[in-house]
Amino acid sequence: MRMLMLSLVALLGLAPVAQAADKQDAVPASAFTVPDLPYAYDALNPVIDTETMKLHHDKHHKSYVDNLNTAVHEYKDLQGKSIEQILQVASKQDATVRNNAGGHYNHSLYWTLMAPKGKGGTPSKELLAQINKDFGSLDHFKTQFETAGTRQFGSGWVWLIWNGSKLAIASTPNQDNPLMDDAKVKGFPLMGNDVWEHAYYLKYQNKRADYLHAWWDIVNWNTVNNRFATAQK
Ligand code: MN3
Repeated sequence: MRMLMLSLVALLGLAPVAQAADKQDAVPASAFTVPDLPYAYDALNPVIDTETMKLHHDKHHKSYVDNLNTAVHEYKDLQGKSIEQILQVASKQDATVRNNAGGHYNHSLYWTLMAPKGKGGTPSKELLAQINKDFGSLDHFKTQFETAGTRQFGSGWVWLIWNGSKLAIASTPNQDNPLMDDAKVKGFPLMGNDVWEHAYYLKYQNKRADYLHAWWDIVNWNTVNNRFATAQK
């Protein structure tokens, strides 16, 4: 019976039409994907627990990517654009595109900004010199970064950015970031910490400041150094 149906489909010339329809509805080739974690789920213990990493990467980040792909599929003008290009026109997008594009960029960066304790290196000579110049010392910078993260009301991110001539700390609400064309403080993000409760609540509950303070133990300075070097070019 199945063979007969297939023959009929072929005879009637339906197969190519069906294929074309499938192709149109499929996720486009340029679809965004969740990058693999560059370490195991449990690699950041005890600063970030295994369950938080699994939920955060596999569920939260995935949902930003899925929602972004659905939106891009719908909005033809966004197709073929890189995530950075979409962020550059964030002010012209609806909330779905804005939040999910920001969510995808921010999380893709966040995973690379962390490493198992003892594996993340230290600030490069160049970055440290700039931190000393703009914040007085590495300790002063860390304190100001933690304070900005603690003060961000509700969900958001805290950033270290390079604005072309100096370093600055900024915080953004929701999934906004300093690359968005309408960001209050614009610049190239060297480092960003996620202060949404989903990033820390299982272990730290309401103590966001404790999470921000503990986070330094797993910062991947090698990534930050590379981003700083790239931003200088
Ligand atoms: Mn998050």
